[in-house]
Amino acid sequence: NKSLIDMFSNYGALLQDMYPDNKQQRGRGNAYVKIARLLESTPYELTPNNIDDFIEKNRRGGQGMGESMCNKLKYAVSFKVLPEYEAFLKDPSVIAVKDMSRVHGIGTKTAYKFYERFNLKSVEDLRALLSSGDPNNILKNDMRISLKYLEDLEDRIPREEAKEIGDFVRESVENIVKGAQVEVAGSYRRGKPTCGDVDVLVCLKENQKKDGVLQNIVDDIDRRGLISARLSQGTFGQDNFMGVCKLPDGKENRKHRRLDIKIYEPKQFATALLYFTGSGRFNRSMRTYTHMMGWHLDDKGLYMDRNKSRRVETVTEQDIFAALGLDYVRPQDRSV
Ligand code: DCP
Ligand code: MG
Ligand code: MN
Repeated sequence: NKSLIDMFSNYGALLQDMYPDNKQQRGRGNAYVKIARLLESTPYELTPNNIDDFIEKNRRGGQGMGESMCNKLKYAVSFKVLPEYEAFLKDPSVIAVKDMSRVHGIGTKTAYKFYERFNLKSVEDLRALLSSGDPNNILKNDMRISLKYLEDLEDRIPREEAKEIGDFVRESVENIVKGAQVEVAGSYRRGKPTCGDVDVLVCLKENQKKDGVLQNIVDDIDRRGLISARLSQGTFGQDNFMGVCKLPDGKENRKHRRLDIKIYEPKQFATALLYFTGSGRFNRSMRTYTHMMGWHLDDKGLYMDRNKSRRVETVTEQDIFAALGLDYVRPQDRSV
């Protein structure tokens, strides 16, 4: 039900994010997202023939399946469109939001704020603002960087180049923490022909200290000419680098690429690798499943309880699937 899921979740998220302070709109957004989640956990394809049964079955649960939502779902199953969403996408505010949120660091919420408060309508407007010196400091550092490299960053990375970037990082890691393991995770590891960014995972060896190591790795690849810009540190703080890079080998047509590097201790590596291999949706279903068992799974470990006190030691991804009683799923089969 992928196209249905995409329509409902994209529309829902857009409503939620554009109007975070408007209770009614946010509530509408929630309703669409709820339907999307329900569709995600539906293991068969919805068709005009089975949609009535589906609605009947799920309405008993109550929430989110009001009459008008049911009609929209039925319509979407029959005609493969959500007309309200299509119309919404043509609204000037939504067009502005869509364009400006191409910039890393400008999410839907921020873009809508820019539109409402500063009458900014496009990437072009943002660039004009930047070249006028942005006197009110509207644009944060990451936004400026992303604006500067936007066209490059929107281009997909051929997997061969993602591998080269990974190898480049591996060389520095080898200089700084000998024997540490380096894996390119994300869409690359799932075998995709092109990637949105390069997700590099570094796993230290037993007894190697993590303090300052990532900093040293980044400084080294920077010294060797890979780094174009450093974005502010993400949610993983000291253990996560986010930046822009370009291979300095002078080959023609090299472009600026998004690079993420994360560092983990040996006992966390299996769960970290699983997490950063994704896909996001695959992770979500793994997490839902573990939660149903009363367990907890995140990038740092697997636990037999939700307060993370009974840790399950895992060395490989296979160990995680086995501990959960699941068949192993190969990375290339995780792009669901
Ligand atoms: N991830 C997640 N939830 C998020 C963000 C990330 O589970 N909100 C995990 C799953 C992703 C992985 O981290 O697969 C890497 O994140 P990316 O955003 O780099 O996504 P991908 O590498 O899968 O795709 P892309 O080719 O767009 O980079
Ligand atoms: Mg990625
Ligand atoms: Mn990434």
